[in-house]
Amino acid sequence: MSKAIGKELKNIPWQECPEGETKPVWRYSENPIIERYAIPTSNSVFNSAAVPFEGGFAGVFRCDSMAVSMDLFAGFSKDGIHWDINPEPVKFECEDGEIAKREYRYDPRVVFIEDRYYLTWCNGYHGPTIGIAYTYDFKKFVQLENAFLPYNRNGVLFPRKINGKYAMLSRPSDTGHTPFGDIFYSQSPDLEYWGHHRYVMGTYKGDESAWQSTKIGPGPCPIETDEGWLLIYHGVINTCNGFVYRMGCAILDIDEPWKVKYRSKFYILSPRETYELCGDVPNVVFPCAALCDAPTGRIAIYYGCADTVTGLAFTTVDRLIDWAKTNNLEV
Ligand code: BMA
Repeated sequence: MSKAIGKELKNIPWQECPEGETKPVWRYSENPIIERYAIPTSNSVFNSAAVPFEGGFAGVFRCDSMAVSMDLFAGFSKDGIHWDINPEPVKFECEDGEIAKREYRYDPRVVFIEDRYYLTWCNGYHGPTIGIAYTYDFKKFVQLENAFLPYNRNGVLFPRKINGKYAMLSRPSDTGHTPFGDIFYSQSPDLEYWGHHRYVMGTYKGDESAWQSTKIGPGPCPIETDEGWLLIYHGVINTCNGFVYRMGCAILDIDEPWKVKYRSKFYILSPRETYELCGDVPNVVFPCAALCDAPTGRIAIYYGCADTVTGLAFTTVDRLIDWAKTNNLEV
C-alpha cells in the first residue's frame, strides 16, 4: 500500500467511500459546501484553498463580486466544511507599491512551509502572473514579488524545499482564455528569484486521453508519498460547447519532480452533478486544495464547480496512486 509522508490530520473532513464505488474519487453528499452568495457582495465562491490551522481550518477563497471582479477573501472553519468567510478582501502589506497595485486576484493555493503559510494566486500585473504572499494568522498578509513575468497561471508551491530550493509548478499562458498549456517546474533560493525551469508534462494529443488534450495545469499543492509527489491537476478538452475541465493525477519523482513516473490516462473526476454541469461557466471541476491525513492516507479535495460554488470530494493516497499506475499514460 502506498503511504503519504506528512502530518496527522485526525479531523480531516471525511465520508467513507460509498459501497460499490469503483471510481477513485467520490463527492461529499452535502455538496456544494459553499454557495455562491456566501458573502454579501459575492456572485460566486469557487477555486479556493483550505489548510489545517490551529486545530481547525483556515482558507483563502476566490469570491467574484456582483461586478464580476475577482479577489481573495480569508475564512475560518472548525470542521473544514462550514466556513465563515470575511466579507472584506485580503489586504496585502507590501514593501513596493508597484507590486501592491491590485488589478485582479484569483485561484489561490495555500501551503505551510517551514514556519508560515504561503499563498500563491493568479495576480493581474499587465496580464496574469503568479503572486506570492505569506501569513501566520490569515489576518495579516505580506506580499512578495511576483514570481514570474506575465503570462502565467496556476502557481503551486511544494510543501518543502527540494534539493535546498523552494519549488513551484506553474502553467505559462496568455492574456485570454489560453487554448494551450503545459506544466513547468521552477526553483528559487529565496521565493523571489525563480529559475532552473524544467518541463514537467504537457497536453496529450492522442485519442487515448482526450480529456487533457487542450491544456493542463497543477491543482492543489503536491502531496509527499513513498512513491513520489502525488499531483492532482486539471485537464481541459475543447468541445463544440467550449472547454470542459476535469481532474487527473500524476506521480512525480521525489528529488527531481520534473520527471513524471505515472500519469493516469483516465480522469479522476469529471463534471457530473448539476452544480458542476451548470453555472456561470458550465462543465468545470477545478481543484485548488487537498488536505491529507498521512497515517490513513485520506484526502479531502476542495474544488470549484462550474465557476460558481465550492465542492468537496474524497479519495485516498493509495487509491490515486493505484489509479495512476494501473492506467498509466505512456508519453
Ligand atoms: C481558467 C481559470 C479558472 C476557471 C477556468 C474555467 O482559465 O480562469 O479560474 O475555473 O478557467 O472557467
